[in-house]
Amino acid sequence: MTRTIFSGIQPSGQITLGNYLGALKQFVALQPQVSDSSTDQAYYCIVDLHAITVPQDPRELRERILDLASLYLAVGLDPKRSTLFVQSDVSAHSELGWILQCVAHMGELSRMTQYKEKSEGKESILTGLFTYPALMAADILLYQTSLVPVGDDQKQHLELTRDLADRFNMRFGETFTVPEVLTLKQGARIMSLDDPTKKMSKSNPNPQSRVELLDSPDEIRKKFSRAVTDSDRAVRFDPAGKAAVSNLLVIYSLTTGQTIDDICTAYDGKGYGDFKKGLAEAVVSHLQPIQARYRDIRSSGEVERVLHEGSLRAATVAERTMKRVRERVGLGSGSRG
Ligand code: ATP
Ligand code: LTN
Repeated sequence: MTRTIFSGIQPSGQITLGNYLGALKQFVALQPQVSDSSTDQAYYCIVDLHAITVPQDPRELRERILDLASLYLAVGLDPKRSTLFVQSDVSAHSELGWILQCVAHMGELSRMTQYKEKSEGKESILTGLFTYPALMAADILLYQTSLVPVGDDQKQHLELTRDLADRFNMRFGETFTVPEVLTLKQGARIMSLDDPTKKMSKSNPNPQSRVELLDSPDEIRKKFSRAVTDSDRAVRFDPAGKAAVSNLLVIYSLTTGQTIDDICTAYDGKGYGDFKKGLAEAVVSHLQPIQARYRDIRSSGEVERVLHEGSLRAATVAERTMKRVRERVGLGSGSRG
């Protein structure tokens, strides 16, 4: 069966170990094989229209888009196997986003926990932050996506996407594939280093709460050495009772490929100091080749070319869906052909 994979990351800050372990690493693993028989498609998007739901500095935003695209390539996304592009380069996203705002209800959007968290305590909230899930649904549905790899925090948005697709299909006739969500058993929710009850996030005001993919080895060592732990000294996996250490164990396991049991055995009786040092070295050596590739790619001018080609490919597919959508909804004069 042919699979179409779609996912996106916001250029809203520096990519964290959470984004990498929960999302990017999966993107790489899911890329279709380059073979004549494979008809699978993968689209990986830089969702800049989502990033402006909170204020952004225009010059920084443009830089971050190119930074993120370079990182996509540096972690192993291959433009021959996946379509890499920037959301706002394909205007169909905004168009379908609007139409789906006219399918979504205020009530269901108000229940989104990401909206509640991001708007909490804010004096002024942009309308786009509220309607954001309709744009996310548009991103996914434009490509007739069957599978969406994301971290845990996006599951609710995926449920809404499925509801909107079903509702549209019922009201206007079969138009969209209803997508499935794909989350990892382990790594779908990497927690903050300063507070294991909060997810690691690139827009957290405290930089000590996260490891960024481009942090220097010394920064990584410092951040892990300051990471909160639990009251006893045992390196044991117990997410309910020892949330902080369990989070570090998940990071250790995902960056080395060692099982959590093997890591616990290796640090048996050794305490947190040695464990955090070992973890920092594991992360440093995992990230070093990615950082080296990133530096080469970012300065090569290759990214702009990849993104241009990606946007042309994406726009062709998106336009096919849009034509059907306009027809079904009864939009336009019909003169576009
Ligand atoms: P922001 O803080 O700006 O909301 P973010 O760090 O939450 O950003 P996104 O761009 O919203 O990152 O997410 C990109 C992808 O990374 C999504 O699939 C998301 O689910 C995943 N992701 C984000 N944070 C984590 C985390 N801590 N653990 C696992 N996956 C994560
Ligand atoms: N909402 C997501 C980013 C995002 C996305 C998407 C993820 C926008 N559009 C489509 C998967 C598919 C987030 O905040 N992480």
